[in-house]
Amino acid sequence: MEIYLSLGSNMGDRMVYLNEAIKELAAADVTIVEESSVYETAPLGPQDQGWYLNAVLEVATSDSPSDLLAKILEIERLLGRIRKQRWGERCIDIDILYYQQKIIDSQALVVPHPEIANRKFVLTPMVEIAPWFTHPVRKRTQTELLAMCSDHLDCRRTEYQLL
Ligand code: A4P
Ligand code: MG
Repeated sequence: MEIYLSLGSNMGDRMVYLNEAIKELAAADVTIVEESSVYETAPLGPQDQGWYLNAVLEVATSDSPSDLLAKILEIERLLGRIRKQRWGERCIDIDILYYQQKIIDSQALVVPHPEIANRKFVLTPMVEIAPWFTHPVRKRTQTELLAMCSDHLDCRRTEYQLL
């Protein structure tokens, strides 16, 4: 269906957060069509934070982009509540990378996600599951975007398995 989400976690039991996010998406009728490998990635931005686990998903849903975002924010809130009691802040980030060829630029939602082309931790797993998928604004495939990407932070494939 060509709707792609990214998952990221860098605190607590990172695999548990990625898998809980997947469970909650499925429970919210967002069907997981395909999963990338899980990558362990050096933090982009402030360096006083741990390495991330990152992955991308293709999902199928009848939700509009804004309905899908509402579900994602609710899942982040739900997992965040668990997180706050146990490990502190921000253990899961779920972003809408692409929603087919739609281009959305509202206050609440920007699709394609504006940072995709600058992030190897997004492009590397995207190339795994959808190398041919064309960025609707840049008109380049994921493979082309990765080849052009100037991010040289570490992005290592792991043997961790998503649910
Ligand atoms: N929003 C707008 N567009 C979108 C979209 N396409 N998908 C809005 C999801 N949300 C979108 O989100 C704040 C608001 O963004 C949402 O309410 C929604 O209305 P947030 O997740 O709280 O914050 P943010 O703006 O995404 O800031 P954040 O999370 O600090 O930025 P990033 O860009 O997500 O970066 N390094 C590695 N190696 N791996 C990572 O995954 N992630 C980050 C976070 C930094 N460094 C990283 C990684
Ligand atoms: Mg986010």
